[in-house]
Amino acid sequence: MARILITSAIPYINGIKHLGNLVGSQLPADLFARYHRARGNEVMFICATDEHGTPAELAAAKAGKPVEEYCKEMHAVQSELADGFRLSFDHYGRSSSDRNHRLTQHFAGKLADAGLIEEVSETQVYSNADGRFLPDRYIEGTCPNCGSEDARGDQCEVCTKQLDPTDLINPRSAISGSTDLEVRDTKHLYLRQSTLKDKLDAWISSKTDWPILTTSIAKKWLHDGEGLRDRGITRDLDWGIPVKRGTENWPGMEGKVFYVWFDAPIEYIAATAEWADANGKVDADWERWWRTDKGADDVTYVQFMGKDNVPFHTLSFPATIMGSDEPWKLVDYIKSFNYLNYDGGQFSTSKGRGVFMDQALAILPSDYWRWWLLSHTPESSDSEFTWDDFQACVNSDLANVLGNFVSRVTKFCRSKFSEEIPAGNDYGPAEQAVIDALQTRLTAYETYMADMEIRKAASELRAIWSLGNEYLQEVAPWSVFKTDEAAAATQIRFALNLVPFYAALSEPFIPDAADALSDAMNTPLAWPENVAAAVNLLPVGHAFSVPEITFAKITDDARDEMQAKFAGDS
Ligand code: B3M
Ligand code: ZN
Repeated sequence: MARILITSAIPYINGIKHLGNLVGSQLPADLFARYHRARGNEVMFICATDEHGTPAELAAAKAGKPVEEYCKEMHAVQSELADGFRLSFDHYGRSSSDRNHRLTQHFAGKLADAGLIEEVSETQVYSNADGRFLPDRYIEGTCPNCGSEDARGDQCEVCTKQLDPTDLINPRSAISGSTDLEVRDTKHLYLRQSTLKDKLDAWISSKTDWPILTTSIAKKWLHDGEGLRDRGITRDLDWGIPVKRGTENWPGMEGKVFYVWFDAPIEYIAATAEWADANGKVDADWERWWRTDKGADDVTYVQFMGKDNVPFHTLSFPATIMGSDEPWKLVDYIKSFNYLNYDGGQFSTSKGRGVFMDQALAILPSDYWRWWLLSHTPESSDSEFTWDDFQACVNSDLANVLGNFVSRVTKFCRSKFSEEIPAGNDYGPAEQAVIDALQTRLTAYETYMADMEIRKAASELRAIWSLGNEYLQEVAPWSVFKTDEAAAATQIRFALNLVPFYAALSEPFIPDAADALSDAMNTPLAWPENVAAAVNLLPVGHAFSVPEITFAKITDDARDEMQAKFAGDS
């Protein structure tokens, strides 16, 4: 039995995620976790909400709530949506947890001990009225380029020019509106990741099996332009993890917090500790996943994320781990994704363009979305959601192929025989041919699933479903029944045995339908040893029931209505 540690990029706390976010990390990670559990491997599947940084503070302010309260509420909302999509996290943590505070401060202390942290003096805008330093995007004013009065200290959204706060004309605090601002000296901590460049380079170069998308981004950051730069890991925000050196105060760092991208990946580890706390486990139970000196050397660790998150996971977070000089587990494989676009454009959170997780679940069950999204995962290039394609995919794959097959064989058996597996004869050449074809496809499917070739796995599964329909079409038990009941019974026994086989194989993609099918067939979900064994799983006389309609078709009217509804404000 293998041990697989799986983490999905942790979604920002501010607001509900759209389907593009979902398919870019959490959903494929869930597919992989479910597959490995089904194969009998020991899995630890971790996700969390990413609760720090300016976006969290700004969203809370907009909602008129203290940031702590806002984060708590939004965590509950995101957690419920994750359940709705059947994301099977072992733990859905929070980067604001006490565990993450302690662990982040611990790593900072170790990095400082190793001489990898530098204190850098800088000048920064201080607001007297607010009594705090202002991060760039908390300063607003008139754009020197286009004259817009609402430019931010980091960028003008109107003309997109990148700005420094001192470029702004008539600058004011975005918090209070005060213009009583001054430039003061302050200190920040920098992680000297440039000193780890060779080590990181060697490590990335050793990952010859990683997707090109992952390694090319890492190499670009290592070698392009100025190469790997040292990175500020502290910020002037109220909300976040206070800067400490281990458990000690850090002189000069009062009132500062760690940068969100410093603590967010550490939350992968901290969330596993949170899992232990929540389940009455001890430290050794989570450390065996993360500490190579405590059992994690036989763990395979896989991360899932969108391509924009790759630099932080190939360089910054490994720099934290390596630099700590402690035996923490480094990632073994990074599966990264391109973007999913929406109906001729991009998903847009600010414009409400596209389908968001809560809206999706209000329209259709999660299996429909899971199947479309996973079978269209943006692996080798960006992909696009269109309503036409969604409708065609659901109606053909789920309703016409899988749903129809199950419905035909169970209903036919009930009406001509009973709700028990009928006897008939031994299987003959027609069945053997299907067994052989299915075995080839099953082997391919298992390989694609293990290799995280998600689209290829989905096509293989679709082809496996189709083989059942083709078999029925070919042997036509409804005609055979008129002249040879025993032969028809054999065919139906064979086809009925494909239902639990399909249920088990489909479970990672469409878990609810898989449960419904295995319930109807009155047998637990179990990954087949091989096809020959699977088609003899249900013995003659085994009782089953006709499942409820598993998949309803999407009508043209419903499709048009949804397309209009989610087009966004502009
Ligand atoms: N929250 C960005 C994102 O959601 C960021 C990922 C953190 S992973 C440690 O895309
Ligand atoms: Zn401008």
